[in-house]
This record gives sequence, structure tokens and C-alpha cells, in this order.
Amino acid sequence: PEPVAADAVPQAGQDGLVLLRRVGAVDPYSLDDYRAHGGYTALRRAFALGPAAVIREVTESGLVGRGGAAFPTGRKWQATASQPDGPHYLVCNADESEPGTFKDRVVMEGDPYAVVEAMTVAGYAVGAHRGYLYLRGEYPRALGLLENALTQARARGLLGDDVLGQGYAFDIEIRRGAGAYICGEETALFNSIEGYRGEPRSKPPFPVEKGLFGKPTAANNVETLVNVLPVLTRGAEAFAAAETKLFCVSGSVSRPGVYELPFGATLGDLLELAGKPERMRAVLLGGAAGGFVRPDEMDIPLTFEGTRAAGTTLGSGVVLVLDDRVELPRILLRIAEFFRDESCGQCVPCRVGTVRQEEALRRIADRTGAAAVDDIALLREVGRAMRDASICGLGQTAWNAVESAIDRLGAYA
Ligand code: L3W
Ligand code: SF4
Repeated sequence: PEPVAADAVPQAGQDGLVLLRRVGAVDPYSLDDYRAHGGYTALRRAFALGPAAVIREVTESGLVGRGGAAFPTGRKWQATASQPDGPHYLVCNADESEPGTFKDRVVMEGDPYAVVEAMTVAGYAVGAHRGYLYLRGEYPRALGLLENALTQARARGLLGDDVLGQGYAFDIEIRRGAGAYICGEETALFNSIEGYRGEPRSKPPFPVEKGLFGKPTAANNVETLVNVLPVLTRGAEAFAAAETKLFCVSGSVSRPGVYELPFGATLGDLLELAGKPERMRAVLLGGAAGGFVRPDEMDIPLTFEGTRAAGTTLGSGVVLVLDDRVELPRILLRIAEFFRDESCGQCVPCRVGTVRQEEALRRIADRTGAAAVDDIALLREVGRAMRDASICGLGQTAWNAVESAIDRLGAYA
């Protein structure tokens, strides 16, 4: 693959980047350059601390998962490590497929060795000797860069039977997705690696207990894992004092891209940086499974708690900006088509509900003028059934964006 192009260098929200500091500054093919930019100091510190202390440090940092659900990473690792029967596995979820999400791609293409180092640290902490990186199939450039990074790391003793001469064996295998959004759900992802249909399993049991091949597994998103590097190099306390989040800004802004901002910046702060439109209609936060907010809600803090309190979600960091030229009914219909398409069909509420939702939204979108009251009542009923009775997050959240458009934006009123 080609080197990362200059125009792919992410937008820097402000000085003092943590997660993106090497992106655009380091040669993503060169292990030496990665080391010259601080690479592999976190793994050395991990070996000096030992697995239990690494987990303690990650727990004390307060780091939570960046895939959207914000589960505490230290707790996940502790629960995995404490399972008596191995082998234990480490899975990096790089199946980045949430509409409007492209942060992990920027990290993997711009700083691939960081992903490899972070997976090695995580594997060491949870007692895994094998890691899988499940990569979105439509990311060929990331694939080439990561494959190169694995080859170089193996050649230099940073992966293999005796990592850094510390007596720890660890290696990583890349598996590519084949275009199914549902394979980003962790248990569908395990099934996909195992060679089965990519259908979610019922939880519990959680993967920490029975995950890949039925064994204890820590599954973490790319951004979650790369956060572990500064946790170790800076220490838990210093990390927590300056914790950052990646945001994927797209739509009607003049400077779309990936922004890294400290937790607590507001939506308005971010949109100032990204160049918001003169007449904004709404912002979709959290992706297709997220929710819309209005232009008068720009003081929402961009934290997991702040967005939850405002009735929406930070999700995987999607910030999709719509100006007043958009046809909201068409956008909602497009979101509904997406969920109908991507439902794995395993459970009835989602398999049927996503079809009924799309049909109702199409009827509304194709009509002009007055609100279709019956269809809105139907949407609410179907939405409730999907949320309450679906097996996995896809069905449970397939009505979120539509509901928020109706309730917060007055869509169809
Ligand atoms: C041990 C327990 N582990 C929960 C683990 C669980 C998983 C994590 C979160 O994702 C999000 C949603 C959307 N003991 C545990 C436990 N865990 N309880 O914690 O679990 P869960 O079930 O809350 O969420 P989830 O199904 O993993 C749902 C987001 O995903 N989403 C799409 C995201 C897309 C991307 C992307 O494209 N990169 O991230 C769609 O719904 O925001 O919050 O590991 O095992 N007692
Ligand atoms: Fe499959 Fe949808 Fe059920 Fe999830 S909720 S298991 S995607 S049918």
C-alpha cells in the first residue's frame, strides 16, 4: 500500500495530542521510527510491572471501552485474567463499521505499531499467548500496514516465543471481515473467526468467561487499546488528568476529520474547530445507533456521562452534522435501510422489526405534507419491541435515531 497521504493526516483539535501524536509524524512502515517516537516503552514498563500491576494501573486510570459501551477496561482484563482455565485470548475489534466512524482507521494507518504494541501489552496482562485482530474488510491500506508491522515485530523479537527476551510468548493473527456490520458485535466476531455464521451469541456468559473458542477472552476496540500505552508511559493518574477521546466529524462542516479532544470539551467546542454550517438543522451523535441533538444543545459535554444525561450517547465518537438543506425523512429512511440490511436475522424482533420500520418510514417519506400519525404510532410500537426483545445491540438500538428525530427534532410534525 501507499504511505499515508498528507490529506489523510487527521485534524488536530488542539496541541498536546495523546492518541494521534505519532499519526502523520512517524513513518508507519518503520519500526525504528516508531521506536524513535517513544514506541515500545509501554511494553517495557508492562514487563517491569508484571501482569497484575498492569491491570491495576489500567483500572486506576479509569479507562473505559471506546467501541461505544464504555465498559471499564481494567475490570474486563481482571475478569479475563482471573479465569482458571485457558487458553486465554486477546481480540482487537477493528471491524470499524458504525456509519460515520473512521477513527480506528486513522490510528491503524498512521500508527500501526502502536496497535501491535498495545495488543501485546493487553495479551500479557490477561495471560494470552495469542491475539486476533479482526479488521474491517474494506480497509486494505490498514491491512498492508499492519501485516508489515507484524512481520517487522516478529523479526525483531517483539512478537514470537520470547518477546523482548522476557520469556513471554505472544503472536497476532489478522482476520478480515467480509462486509457484515454485525461482525463488529463481539460474539458475532468470535463466530466469524471460528468459521461460523456471524451471528451474536446470548450474553451472559460474557466473553471474559466464554469468548473465542469458548475460552476466556478480552475483546477491546482499537482506540481502547492504544489508550493503554499512555496509561503505562505516563502513569494512571497523569493519564486520567488529561484523558482524551477521538471524534469522527463529518457532514456539513468545512473541516471534516478525526479530532482528538480532552474529555469535557463541549459539542460546540468541537464544531467550532470543525467549521460548523451557518444554519444547522441537527447533529447525529453516536452514529446510526445514536441520537440527534438540536442546534440549541451545543453545550452538551462530550463525555459518556454528559451525553447520556442529555438523552443521547457518545457511542463510538460519531458527530454527523446536518444543515438545514437536508431532507430528514430521507436520512431516517437511509438509516432504517441500513439496519434492515445489516440485521443478521437471528431473532424475530429485529429481523421483522427492521423491515416494518423501513416500510413505515418509506410510506412517510414518499408522502408529502401532513404527518402520518398512524405510522408514527406503529414506529413507536415496533421500536419498543425491538429495544426490549432483541438479542443484541443492533436490534436494541435500531430505533434510537428515528425516535430522537421524532421527539427532539419534531420530524414529521
Ligand atoms: C464482563 C460483565 N464483561 C458487559 C462487556 C461486554 C462488552 C462490553 C460492553 O456494544 C455498543 C453500543 C453502541 N462482565 C459485562 C461485561 N461486559 N457486561 O462490556 O458490553 P455491552 O453489552 O454493553 O455492549 P456491546 O454489545 O459490546 C454495544 C455501539 O456498541 N454500537 C456500535 C458500535 C460500532 C463501533 C465501530 O464501528 N467501531 O464501535 C452499536 O450499537 O454504541 O453502546 O465487551 O462483553 N458483567
Ligand atoms: Fe441478529 Fe438483530 Fe437479533 Fe442482533 S438483534 S441477533 S442483529 S437479528
